[in-house]
Amino acid sequence: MISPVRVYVDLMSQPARAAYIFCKAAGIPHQIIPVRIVNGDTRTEEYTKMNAFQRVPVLQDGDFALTESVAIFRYLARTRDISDHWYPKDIKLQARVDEYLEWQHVNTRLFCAMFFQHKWLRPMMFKRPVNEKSVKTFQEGMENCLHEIEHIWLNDGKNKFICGDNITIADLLACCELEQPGSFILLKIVLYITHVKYFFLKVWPDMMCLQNIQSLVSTETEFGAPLENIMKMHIK
Ligand SMILES: N[C@@H](CCC(=O)N[C@@H](CS)C(=O)NCC(=O)O)C(=O)O
Repeated sequence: MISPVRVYVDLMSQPARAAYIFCKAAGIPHQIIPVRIVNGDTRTEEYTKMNAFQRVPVLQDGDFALTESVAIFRYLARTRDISDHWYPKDIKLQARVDEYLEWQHVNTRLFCAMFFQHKWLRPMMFKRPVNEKSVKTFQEGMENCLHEIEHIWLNDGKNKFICGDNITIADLLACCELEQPGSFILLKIVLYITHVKYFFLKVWPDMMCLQNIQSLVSTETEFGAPLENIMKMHIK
């Protein structure tokens, strides 16, 4: 029997959340090791031996440690017995998933994360005023990216999921990245962002399967507060 993999995650991290949800949703035997970036858990000598970049997530399979969420997804899909739809073996279907996995690094990942960081996380952590110029740049990039997800990847609603009719690891990564700035809207704190609002009001509810998967995170208590609660604690 294959032993459970160990997955080091901080639920504040989008790729770590995606790795965590994937293990749960795909039924991969796993053990979650909670890590708190803010407490310096990723900077210890022991952690740095697993991940020289000192980031989450990390996968530990026996004595093999692997970093980078996309590499982790592919490794698990190739070594574990999971439903084919997550990362299809069919070369063309798999290439379609890879197409999004390549695209997202400098689109969904970059702009949603940077918008969230510049609008909220960095000013809160470093007690500095918001740099409105950076926020504007990342917000524009994020809105453009959401527009492309809506019109190109989801083909104006004709595709049920990012890569077609079935849920794949592309959807997990996309949802976790989009959830980060989206949580502003859930909290009704900030802004009116047309495309994020569109996504959450129109597209997201259609992705019922994804919503069920999301609830794995929001009902989870083993890590303490999920993202929204963590944010609420920090917002005056
Ligand atoms: N490309 C990496 C990104 C990992 C990453 O940026 N993780 C962040 C959290 S979202 C992190 O661990 N940051 C720790 C730090 O900056 O000290 C992946 O997909 O796994």
